[in-house]
Amino acid sequence: MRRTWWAAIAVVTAATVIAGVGGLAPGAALAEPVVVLDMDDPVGDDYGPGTYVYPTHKAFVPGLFDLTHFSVSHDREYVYLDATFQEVTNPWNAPEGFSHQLLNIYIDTTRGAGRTDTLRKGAFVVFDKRYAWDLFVKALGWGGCRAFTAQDTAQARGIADGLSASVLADGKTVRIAVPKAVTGEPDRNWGYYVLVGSQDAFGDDDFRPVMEKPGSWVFGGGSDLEVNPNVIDMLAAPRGRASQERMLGSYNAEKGSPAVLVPVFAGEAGVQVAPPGAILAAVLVLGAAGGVAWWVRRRRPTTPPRG
Ligand SMILES: [Ca+2]
Ligand SMILES: [Ca+2]
Repeated sequence: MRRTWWAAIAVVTAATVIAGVGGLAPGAALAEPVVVLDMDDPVGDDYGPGTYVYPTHKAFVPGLFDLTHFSVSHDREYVYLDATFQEVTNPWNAPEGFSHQLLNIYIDTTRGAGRTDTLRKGAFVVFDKRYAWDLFVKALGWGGCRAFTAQDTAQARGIADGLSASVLADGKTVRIAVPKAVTGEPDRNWGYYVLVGSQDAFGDDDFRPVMEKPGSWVFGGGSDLEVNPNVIDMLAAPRGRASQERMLGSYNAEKGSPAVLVPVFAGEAGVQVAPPGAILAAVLVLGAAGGVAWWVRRRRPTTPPRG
């Protein structure tokens, strides 16, 4: 019996070592992009603070502005910001492969620096002063992909060199590639504000406005004052103080104060940041420890009773 258990422990230990090497080897990380953030967003929350409805024109098919997943990865040259939507269509033939989505990704890369207002008027939100943004990546069809820094003015043209937006093979994911020369090396502590709007060439900062009543080309469920966010979906925890509904609903129309947002971090909201190999290794180590404990406990009753 004892021999069987030693054999079992040896097998588990060997498997642990193999899994650990496979999952954690630094060389393995270089060939494929390394994921630093990977998070689902609730399905069906393309309603801003909970009240917004789509424009009535038939081009606005359901799900266009419903972010379902967001990930950040990087290889040697680029940082990839991947936003998956329930629906992506291209009725007006944008060269990037999507006609509707407007992505505004504000990133807090450096704690204690940055700014809390948006670069331009349009989204109608502000950012928590603890997590002021340093880098802003904007993506939309027809060559609108740009990166800005917190030092830029509203008139800045931004950095377009090397930036691109495209739709991945799944047909639902918009990938924004940003050169590392622009972003710097991604850090586990970066905070992300991922805001989804509807591209409107006539809107403030390309945002289609959300009014009180929906129309052919405007969203409804907001207010006719320029105070409610023009953000239809955003990456956020499904519930709690930092939920999308609480944050986007934190504006005050009477006072004219905008909604205040907090970012999402890699370590939050059940985000899986460890590679699968490391998780398997952890499970096997726990299994091995359990086996040893069981074996030790089994040995105890064999001590002769005191006479
Ligand atoms: Ca969503
Ligand atoms: Ca959301």
